[in-house]
Amino acid sequence: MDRIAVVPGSFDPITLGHLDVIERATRLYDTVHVLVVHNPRKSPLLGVEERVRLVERSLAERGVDAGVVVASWSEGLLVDYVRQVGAQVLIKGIRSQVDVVYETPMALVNRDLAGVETVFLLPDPAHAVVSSSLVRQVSALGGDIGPYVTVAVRDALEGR
Ligand code: COD
Repeated sequence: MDRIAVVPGSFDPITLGHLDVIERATRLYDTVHVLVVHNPRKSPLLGVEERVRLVERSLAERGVDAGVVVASWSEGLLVDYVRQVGAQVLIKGIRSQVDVVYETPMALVNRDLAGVETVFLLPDPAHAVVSSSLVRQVSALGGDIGPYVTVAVRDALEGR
């Protein structure tokens, strides 16, 4: 049986922290779906199509696109997508205790709803402080986001 995982996120935009978690996931699973999810509680900077494009370009830039599928999801439960593609697990990155507190209830509900387990991966500490919101803030204030994102993302945000 193929081991299939889904790595969901807002990816607004994708950062080196996200990419570190995705790369670790590709070493553990045969196929990894990177799913750009519309989160109704957030007002995104980038549209879903732009986020998907930047995920694809960033994966190619880092050479981690083998066995990776990029898709988007804006209708229904996350676990509906997981079941639709025959995946066994969701993967979330944990930067700190704050992420554990935020992710644990969702993981338990997803297990109740559909029997889908969540696997938590720890990033390289070098990337653990990076977040999409930090990148958006530094970019909006004219700072250099180069240390936190791929060239594709830096160019896209600088061009706005
Ligand atoms: N290092 C490691 N991990 C990181 C880093 C980093 N530097 N930055 C972010 N991450 C992790 C986050 O902890 C998260 O696990 C993931 O990457 C995505 O992060 P974001 O910020 O892009 O996305 P979020 O936090 O807005 O999550 C969006 C989701 C849609 C994935 C989330 O809201 C979710 O799981 N929703 C569930 C929807 C649902 O079905 N609800 C009903 C049942 S719970």
